[in-house]
Amino acid sequence: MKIVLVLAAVACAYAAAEPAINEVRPVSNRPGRFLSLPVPQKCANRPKQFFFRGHNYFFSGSIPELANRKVDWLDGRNICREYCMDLVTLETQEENNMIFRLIQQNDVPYIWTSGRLCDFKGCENRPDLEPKNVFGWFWSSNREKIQPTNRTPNGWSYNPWSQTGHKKQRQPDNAEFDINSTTESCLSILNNVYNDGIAWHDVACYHEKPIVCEDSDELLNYVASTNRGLRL
Ligand SMILES: [Ca+2]
Ligand SMILES: [Ca+2]
Repeated sequence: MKIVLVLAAVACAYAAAEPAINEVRPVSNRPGRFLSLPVPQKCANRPKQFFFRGHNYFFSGSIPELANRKVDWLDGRNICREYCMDLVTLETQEENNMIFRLIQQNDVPYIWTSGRLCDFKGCENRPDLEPKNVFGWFWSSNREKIQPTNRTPNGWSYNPWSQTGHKKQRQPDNAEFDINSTTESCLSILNNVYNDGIAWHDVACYHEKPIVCEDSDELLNYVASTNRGLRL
């Protein structure tokens, strides 16, 4: 199932650098941020660290030029997008297990995924997205809906959302909103931050984290069709 939405509406991340929940609401000092376009030469030379079901992936920590970068959610998307990729989407348990293993084996504290809460312009008057914390999540890379957050997804044997967090409640809990009025609109995988193993959490999008990029069919097809002969 696809949700129609405005791509530019993701320009709502904030700039700050604090891995923990902040006491003070972060100030947006980069207004009017937009999605980056793919760069054909970067797409052709994109890092192909591992391959699964037709898609290449890489973890930023394994790529020398990105190894020390931690970025907010939108910058994460844009780094991926220049390579004709996007932040990772986890539609199946098999793919999710692969990324959980990557996090475990590399002892990564957290990463961004392309999961996003549909809480911006274009998401209003959508009864199918209510309540938002259960039905309002989607993968921004391909705009596919994420299954309801309060139950084990169809085809899975576990619920990837953590059963605990800052408020000792199951995720998504929008915990930072109570602290500094910032909505937790982006989907991060945290590695045992709340003594809960590796699990999905809703997190405010301004936090800076390493990323996992996955091939974007949409961007690869676009670059292929506009650059005849380019090997992708
Ligand atoms: Ca995927
Ligand atoms: Ca949370």
